[in-house]
Amino acid sequence: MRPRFPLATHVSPTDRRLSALVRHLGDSSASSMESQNPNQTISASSTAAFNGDSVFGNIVRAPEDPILGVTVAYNKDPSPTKLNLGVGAYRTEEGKPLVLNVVRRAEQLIVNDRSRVKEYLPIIGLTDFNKLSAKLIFGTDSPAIQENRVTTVQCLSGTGSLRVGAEFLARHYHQRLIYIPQPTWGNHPKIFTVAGLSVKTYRYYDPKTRGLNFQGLLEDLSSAPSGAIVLLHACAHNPTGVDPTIEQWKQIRQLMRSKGLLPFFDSAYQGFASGSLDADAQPVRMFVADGGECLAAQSYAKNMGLYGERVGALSIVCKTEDVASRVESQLKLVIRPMYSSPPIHGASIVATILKDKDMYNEWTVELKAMADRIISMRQQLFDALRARGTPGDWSHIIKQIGMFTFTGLNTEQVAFMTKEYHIYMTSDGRISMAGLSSRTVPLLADAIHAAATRVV
Ligand code: PGU
Repeated sequence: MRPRFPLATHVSPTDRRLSALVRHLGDSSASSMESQNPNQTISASSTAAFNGDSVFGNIVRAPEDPILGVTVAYNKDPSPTKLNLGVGAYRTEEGKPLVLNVVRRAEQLIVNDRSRVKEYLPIIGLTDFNKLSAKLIFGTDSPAIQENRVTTVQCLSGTGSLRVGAEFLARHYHQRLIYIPQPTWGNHPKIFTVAGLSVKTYRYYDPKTRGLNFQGLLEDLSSAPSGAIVLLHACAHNPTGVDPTIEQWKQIRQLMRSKGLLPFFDSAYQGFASGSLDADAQPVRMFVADGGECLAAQSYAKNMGLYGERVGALSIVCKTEDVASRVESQLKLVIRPMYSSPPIHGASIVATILKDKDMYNEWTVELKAMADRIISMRQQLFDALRARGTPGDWSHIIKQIGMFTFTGLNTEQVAFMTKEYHIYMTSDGRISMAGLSSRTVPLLADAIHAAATRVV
């Protein structure tokens, strides 16, 4: 419903006329409040409120989020066979969310340790967590860490790390233009735009080959203005599941360094692509090894299953220790008015695991098991489609890596699968392989087969 009067923040002639009208109509509450505080501005909206209408009456309903909204729709569906392949969240073979055993162990230790208190953390978070997170992504023997030229701040998962990094760049970096891949995670353009950066895209995915458009990527980065920021998915690109090879990464690095483009890595899936934490961090480490600067946003949502704990880190690799410490001082000024300081629990879990050799090893085994189950789902889905003789080449299902398969199904086919088979996925045809199980593969294969043969 639209308000009867436009919103106003100062007293305009129209406002005066309206408040006079209210008084004339005998709305005593309005006129008495006005007389109690002579400095209070009388706006048309407050007039509307006094009349019983909402001051928010003109607010337009926003659409659901393209990814998280899929779960909202799924939750409303009463079908007993419904399947949610929308959000990138790991499920067991039984279709249940998974809390890693090592996480339960760490939590138990934390709970039993009576010396632990709930004081505020510093603005940049837990010191141990920050140090260990930097080592996890840059490597234990990283020269940049040894030379103290990395600043790491604990943030609210991957999203918060990207947001803080973006805000820092918008305030302090000379070039406010960021290039993001086309396509990319749907929240990227929103995070960067709201922080005050201008967003452009670079070509990334070729729908014809269902692989990397490497030529297009190089061309677009070549024509980017010097100093522009470039968002790179560290591994397991979302939504395409297509990553550059190490050889291609080398060329990307060379080009970016020669043009002075600033790399901003989004590392939301370290360990999920190959099952190895070190192998998945290789592209990031390659950029750090050349002595140049970069940013990296880390998330522990997927690789430690800490989704709702909102634990992540932003690292900025600088040329010198002095620059890094000045950068850190400014990061504090970004964080303080946003949320003051980060939460303690998730970061304590991560630090407990990363600090202890035995727990770290247990984590890598559990992580590898998650990655392997996803890989096995790819094979099972591919085999099931082949067994059904589904038209088309589905080999990209086994070629792509990480949590998602970018199926190539179009919006109509996705809508058909949701309507007829109660299978929920994002409208771009992305499915979360982590949401599948041996039990649900046949249902998905039937649905894809029907969509590919009946909806063209
Ligand atoms: N970066 C990428 C590339 C992601 O895919 C995600 C999560 C994030 C950052 C942020 O994750 P945090 O939970 O903030 O650490 N993408 C998932 C999860 C759902 C969502 O959209 O937030 C997805 O399904 O795409």
